[in-house]
Amino acid sequence: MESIGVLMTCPMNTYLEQELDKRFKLFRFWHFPQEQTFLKEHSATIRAVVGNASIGANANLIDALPSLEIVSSFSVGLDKVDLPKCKDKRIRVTNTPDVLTEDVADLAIGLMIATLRRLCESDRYVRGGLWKKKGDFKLTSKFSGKSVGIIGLGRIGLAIAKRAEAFDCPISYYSRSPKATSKSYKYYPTVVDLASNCEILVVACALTEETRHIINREVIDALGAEGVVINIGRGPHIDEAELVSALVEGRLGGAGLDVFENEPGVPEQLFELENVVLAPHVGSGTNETRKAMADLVIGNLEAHFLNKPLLTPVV
Ligand code: 8YV
Repeated sequence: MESIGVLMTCPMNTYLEQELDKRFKLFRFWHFPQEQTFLKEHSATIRAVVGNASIGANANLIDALPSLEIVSSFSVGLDKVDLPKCKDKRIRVTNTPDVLTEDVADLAIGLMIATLRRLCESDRYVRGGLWKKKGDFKLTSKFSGKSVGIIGLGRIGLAIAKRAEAFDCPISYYSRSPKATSKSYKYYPTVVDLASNCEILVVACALTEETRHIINREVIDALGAEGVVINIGRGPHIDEAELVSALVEGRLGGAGLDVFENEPGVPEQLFELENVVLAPHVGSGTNETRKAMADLVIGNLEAHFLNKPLLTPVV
């Protein structure tokens, strides 16, 4: 397989790079600032693309690679891959489901507790010497027992629900249709209904044209001034300008955010707010999980080029 050209779109994981290097002819796209020159020279030899949540395979890249057979994404989310085009051109697509579910769900719960209990602010309080200077830290808001509304009850949504249940949180959810697996969870047919009936609203669905800005001003208003938004999905799930103004104006109680509309750009107004906890898109970012994701990416490529069934096919 050493002669098979594999194009990695951006740096994502050192172990994955090393393992791909051992097995294939790996091209690191970011090493070639003159993209067009690179493509002219090498496009015919590239049979696989490895992308991630930042840079996947858009229509332009797919069209520029006439020998492309498979896109093996180092992510569960495939919003950066042009799936209809891949289908049309019979290009296979794989992702990394399951192996990252626990980490992402853990982070969602972590963001809920950190936001309500002001963990980051209290850490700054101690480090800044304010405990000694000003005395006890202010009182915060309880997490256990708060009602949690989940947008998207797929693998990650369910894992968040299971964890939140252990904190005695009543669970409700929105998805396109009610799920048979979730009898004890209350279903709401609209996101506004869900937001009106929960205290913590979590985004855990895939990003599609239908779910872009699924959290808008109406949803934020329905959640209300005590409500908290948690986003471990994708930045564009939330109308970020509306979120920022609601937080600045006190129309929303808080937010725990792992993802943003223009990563790595984060609206600077959020930096001033103590009721907001910010993370740099690290939902799956543990050593264990990133290695498992890398192994899946490689496993899918090997299966494809050995004419075996793909491990986690999407297209
Ligand atoms: C990654 C992700 O952060 O799986 C996803 O959809 O967003 C992530 O796990 C990313 O692809 C790592 O490079």
